[in-house]
Amino acid sequence: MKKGFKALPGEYRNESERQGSIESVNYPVAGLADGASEKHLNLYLPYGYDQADASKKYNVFYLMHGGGEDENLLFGGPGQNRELKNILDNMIANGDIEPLIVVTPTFYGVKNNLENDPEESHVEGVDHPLPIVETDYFHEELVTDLIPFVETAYHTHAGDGSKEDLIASREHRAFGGFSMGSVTTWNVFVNALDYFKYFMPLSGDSWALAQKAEGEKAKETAEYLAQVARDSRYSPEDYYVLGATGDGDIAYPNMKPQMDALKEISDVFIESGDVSKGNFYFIECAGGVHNWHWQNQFIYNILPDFF
Ligand code: FER
Repeated sequence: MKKGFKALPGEYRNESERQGSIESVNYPVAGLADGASEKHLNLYLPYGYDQADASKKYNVFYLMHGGGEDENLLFGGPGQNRELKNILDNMIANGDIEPLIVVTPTFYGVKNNLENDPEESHVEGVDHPLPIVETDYFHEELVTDLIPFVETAYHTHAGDGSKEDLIASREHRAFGGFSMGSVTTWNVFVNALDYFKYFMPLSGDSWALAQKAEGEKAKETAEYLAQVARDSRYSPEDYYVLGATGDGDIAYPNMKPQMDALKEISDVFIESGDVSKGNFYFIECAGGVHNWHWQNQFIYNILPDFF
């Protein structure tokens, strides 16, 4: 059964009576290529979040922007009520989802120096073209710097932020993104399945084998992604890949054949619009195009199926 698209109720774009808050945070990152010692992100704390109450712990959704965008696009900063913030406030107020923390970092400003270190390949066992995009490296910072910082600064399930505690709490963690953020999401699936149970690729294919959007490598890429899952310690009920795009989206011709190929590999990706029966679906939204007006609605559709 395919997962259908549900348009966002218009009132979800209005400010809610129960508003969460946005925090603007600098966090330390070791070994940045530009010599900086910190990066910047925004995060959403839900209505009712109380830093003084450590007894309530929250799931965390990491959400990545697209190419040319940055970490301020979605939430702006403290005091702002941009569209996604209002949608989250309303979804939580209406009981569509449990209160959660949403983190919007950036893949720009990487650890590796792309200029001076162009030949390093990050995909083991693959005859890999040169890494040419920042998104290739983000997962490393994510796991070693970003998650431990965020999830010990706020009330999450991540314990002391050690690798063991992060792995033990993977069911409380999701990663999604739009366009190059979706490319990042697939990288996180390949490189950090130990840390995440839920994945939300939006309007972007996996560049694991191609280093560019390339619908022709769909079958090989799907087989590669499936093998990552098979080689892991996890079974299909331990990971969920719930994606979406519009049929008018520029990424549709790249993403559609990959998603079609993935659902053929049914020992790994079990397609169902009902997440109690499968771990994979792909919403194809009639008329959707490559912008956040549509991606925010995909988030509205998919987030209730996480956690
Ligand atoms: C895609 C994945 C990512 C895609 C485009 C992108 C056209 C990103 C492009 C950019 O940010 O320039 O499948 O299809």
